[in-house]
Amino acid sequence: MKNQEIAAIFARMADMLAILGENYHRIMAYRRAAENIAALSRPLEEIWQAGELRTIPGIGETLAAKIDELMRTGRLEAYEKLKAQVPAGVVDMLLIPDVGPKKAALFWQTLGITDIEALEQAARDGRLRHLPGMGVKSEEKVLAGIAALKKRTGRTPLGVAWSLAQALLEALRKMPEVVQASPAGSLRRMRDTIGDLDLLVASAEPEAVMARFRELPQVAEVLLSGPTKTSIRTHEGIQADLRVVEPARWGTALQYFTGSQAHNIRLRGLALERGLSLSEYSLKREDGSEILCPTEEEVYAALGLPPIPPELREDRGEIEAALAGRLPILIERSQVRGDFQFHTVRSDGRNTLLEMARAAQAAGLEYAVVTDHSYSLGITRGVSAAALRRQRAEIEEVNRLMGGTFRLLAGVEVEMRADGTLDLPDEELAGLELVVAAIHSGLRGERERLTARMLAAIRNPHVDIIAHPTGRLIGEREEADLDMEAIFRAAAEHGTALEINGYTHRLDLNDVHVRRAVELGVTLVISSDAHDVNGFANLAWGVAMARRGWATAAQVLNTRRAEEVLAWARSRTSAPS
Ligand code: DGT
Ligand code: CA
Ligand code: CA
Ligand code: ZN
Repeated sequence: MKNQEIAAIFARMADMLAILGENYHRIMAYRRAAENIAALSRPLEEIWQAGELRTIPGIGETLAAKIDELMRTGRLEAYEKLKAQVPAGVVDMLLIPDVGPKKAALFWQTLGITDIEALEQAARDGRLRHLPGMGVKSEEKVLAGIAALKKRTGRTPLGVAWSLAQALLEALRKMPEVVQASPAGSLRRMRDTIGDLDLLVASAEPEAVMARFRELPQVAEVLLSGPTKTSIRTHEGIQADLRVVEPARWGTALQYFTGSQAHNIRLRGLALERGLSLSEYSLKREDGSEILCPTEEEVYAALGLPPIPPELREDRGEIEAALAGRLPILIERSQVRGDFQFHTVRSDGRNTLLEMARAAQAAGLEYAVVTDHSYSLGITRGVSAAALRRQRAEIEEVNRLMGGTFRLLAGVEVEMRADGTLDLPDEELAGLELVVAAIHSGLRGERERLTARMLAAIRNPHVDIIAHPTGRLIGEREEADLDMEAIFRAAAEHGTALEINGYTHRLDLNDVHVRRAVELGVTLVISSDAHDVNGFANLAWGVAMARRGWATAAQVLNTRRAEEVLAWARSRTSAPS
């Protein structure tokens, strides 16, 4: 079992114990264990196999035994008992702002409310205000909280959804009845946010697959289950739809359930023009006979099209491009040689330079730019000019230790101040190999001033890259109000690169912005924005945004070697601006 799965189970148990009004120390023990396991940089399974569970902070004899039980059996008796006691919907109530375990227990035990929908109804009916400790005001708060929750939990960032889906797919692939399994829907198209997970399986024994799927440890609740489709909710509150199809119909099914709906509608139109009707089951000729497509390529070929990468399937011109033989050759993760933003313990990262260098190399990279935050950034510990100079020596030392097989480049993530200046002097910036500039505060400011602040940095010859240009945080903060067209044009004119930040909650630039930047000839970089050794996985989400924005390898700096990147940066600094 994966670290995150076990952490989720312990966190859930803590919630259930709190609802049952159990001993505070017991609740905290589970909560601390969940946090410490989630923060581990090694697979818990490895630690378990080595018999070293007790070395994890917060894991004593009792919890070690529980982890052992989960690892051996995939189940935990204590968890099953709690699940039988506390309805899943009652635990979900804790997601509502202002509803804690005491209130959730109150609603459940006095009014028999076992899910959020029933709670919303009860609040609307004015039935909560009469409960002990409640009133009209707190009843309104519950309604407002539910509304906020519905808005907030609507969509999940790609990186979060992807890990959950991979765990489910791995479990499915292990089932003897499963021939193949694939993500579908927005997940396979790698949209920046995912509504629900769609999973597709080819099997001749759908009912057996469904039965095993319902029993997976990730499943918190089965929403519906039939012979071809099962929907479940995971402990993280994310819905997953599993569909099982005959292997002979895999191609049409995968095509259909990958979508998007708009892309599918266009394809059906193309099929009709060719006297065919396209469905999830097959292509049908006018005489009713079926053409079965075991692969997706066969579906596209039957319509006279080359295969279209899932990331492009949004009806944004990909069908026209395919018909004209002009689909772009999209950048691939395997072409990424370097990373352009990561943090260490010197600012808000969790690992040292050496640890990060080794992790970057393990992620297949040849180089990575060190970009700890500059000093003035209020929200985190930053590096001063003096500390930056000291870090330079450290970088050289790590490069020596890496023996020439991997290279750290000296950079910084420098803050653009409100007045348009940067918070490190030009002499300091000139001494670095690469300079990344970013805005972290005042993002709600007025459009004109904020845009001017960005343009000033883009024009500064010392600035090579603008990080996470729109400042959005998925589910938390909308994009800043910026004149993106002016920013793209200025970046293209001055040769300043714009970042596609792959950090799970950023994905900034997003696909639509990347597409416009590509059209205008802006140079792009993909960054992991890693804050620990696991963070380099974020590059995949950045690559996804690049692909969805039709970017080719030539437009993305990461595909170049370290020396080429340095030459690019030097040519920019010396060019007149
Ligand atoms: P999401 O879940 O909101 O992130 O977006 P999708 O694209 O995953 O949408 P979802 O889960 O409702 O459906 C998965 C795929 O199934 C969708 O991309 C295309 C296909 N599909 C679902 N409903 C329809 C429909 O009514 N018409 C057509 N043509 N395709 C559909
Ligand atoms: Ca979906
Ligand atoms: Ca779905
Ligand atoms: Zn940043």
